[in-house]
Amino acid sequence: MQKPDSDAPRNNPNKRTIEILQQISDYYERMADHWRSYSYRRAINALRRQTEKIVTRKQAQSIRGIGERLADKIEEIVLTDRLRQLDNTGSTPEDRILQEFIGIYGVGLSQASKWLAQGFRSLEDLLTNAQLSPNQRIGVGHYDDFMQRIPRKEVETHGAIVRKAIHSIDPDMQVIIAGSYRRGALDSGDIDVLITKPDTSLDHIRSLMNDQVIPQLFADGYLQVGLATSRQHNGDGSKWHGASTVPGSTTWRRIDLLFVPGDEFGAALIYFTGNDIFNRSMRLLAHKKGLCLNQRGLYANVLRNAQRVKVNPGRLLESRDERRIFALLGVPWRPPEQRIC
Ligand code: DCP
Ligand code: MG
Ligand code: MN
Repeated sequence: MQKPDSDAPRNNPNKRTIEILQQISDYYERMADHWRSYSYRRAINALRRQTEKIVTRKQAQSIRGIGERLADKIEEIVLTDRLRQLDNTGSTPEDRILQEFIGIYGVGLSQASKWLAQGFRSLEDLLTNAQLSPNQRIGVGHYDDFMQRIPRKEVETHGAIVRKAIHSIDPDMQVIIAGSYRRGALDSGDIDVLITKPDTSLDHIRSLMNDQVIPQLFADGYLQVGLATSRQHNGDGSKWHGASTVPGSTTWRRIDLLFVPGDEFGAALIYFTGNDIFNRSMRLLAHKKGLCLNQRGLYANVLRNAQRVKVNPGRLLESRDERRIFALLGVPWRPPEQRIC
């Protein structure tokens, strides 16, 4: 994911503070503490909008998006040009092992901490001595591959290979590279491909992919492995995760295929273009307007019970057209390149 400060004005009076907050946010991201990382990024965004240098706790606290604890940290950064907290992070051997384990595909903080507590100390150690799930074994075995960023040109090659295989079966299918690539990133963490066709059901697209395209791409030597997804994350089987290599390369790349029924194209495209923080803020905005946005569409009149659990899906307002979803939400159109929060 591109860093939120990549487009920060060079002459922002809070540039130094932003840099240090970014380091802390990155640290929490490496530690898989996405929520903390997110709250730092929110503070960074708030600071970027300030035209004056924020010096005191009180000034900081008066800004929306900056709470009491962050305001304290900002004051400390300005006074000392650093944050004490940073000096103690990531420096112990345990921290470094934890970070290495968190870097394994599909492994979060809880699994990584468990391995550390069980005494595992390296990837080699895990491979030979730990009980790994099939996904984990692939993640460890291809650790170095999956760590590498994928150059934009290579992402395009992957897209072309998938598109060609799909079009040889049905030339009317639409194949779109989404994710960070669609946002214009120069390199990506994985390849995200959205596959759809107008007036076509999910069932139809899914069986075409699972029965014909995916087996063919394995036979061609392009796909290397499929990675199991939890039901929780892929209840309707609309996603396929795996790894692939382009001809002439031995580096495995992570690839995600998203199968989308024709009439959900717009909502799915917003979701799969991201970034994740942008999606979260769009969904929050919808929520504030009494609407509900998800990867299937924008809905009104969604009923929730006291536990805030949906009791009816609501009335569909729009799902086909990306631009109309923005318009109905009252958000000025933002091209993918600008969907970085
Ligand atoms: N997504 C989301 N929430 C998540 C994960 C993903 O909304 N928790 C959406 C937005 C992402 C898109 O799915 O942009 C693709 O997810 P990736 O994890 O592949 O992220 P990106 O493609 O944005 O970045 P990268 O270059 O790291 O793959
Ligand atoms: Mg991606
Ligand atoms: Mn992805």
